Amino acid sequence: MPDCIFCSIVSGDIPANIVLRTPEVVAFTDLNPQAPTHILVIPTEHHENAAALAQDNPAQAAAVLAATQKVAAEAGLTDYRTVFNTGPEAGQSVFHAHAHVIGGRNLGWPPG
Ligand code: DGP
Repeated sequence: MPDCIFCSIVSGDIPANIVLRTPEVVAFTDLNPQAPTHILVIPTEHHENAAALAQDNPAQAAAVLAATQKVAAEAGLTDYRTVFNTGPEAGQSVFHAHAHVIGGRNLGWPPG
């Protein structure tokens, strides 16, 4: 998708600290980390948000979820939070589906 930052990370046109790459997903550290570990897991296909991904390509949605577990384990996390911000009012700012994997500190609830 032209002008999509995360598509550009998938293609390699924008650099990122990539921690996992498969045909289905790419995972990389967040530019603006909210915790000692903050990794983004994205599908290689462009979908606007997690809801669209789940509807249009459930297999790739499952791959994203499986990858969150993998990157969390590789980061040494047993307790962590997986977040899919869906829509601007929920805090989504990049409109390519992504999971945040956040951990390494105590996480409050409810989230803001
Ligand atoms: P969200 O607000 O849920 O759409 O999260 C988008 C996240 O993407 C936000 O935490 C910052 C991160 N981000 C935005 N642009 C870049 C980038 O170019 N590189 C990396 N590594 N992260 C980015």
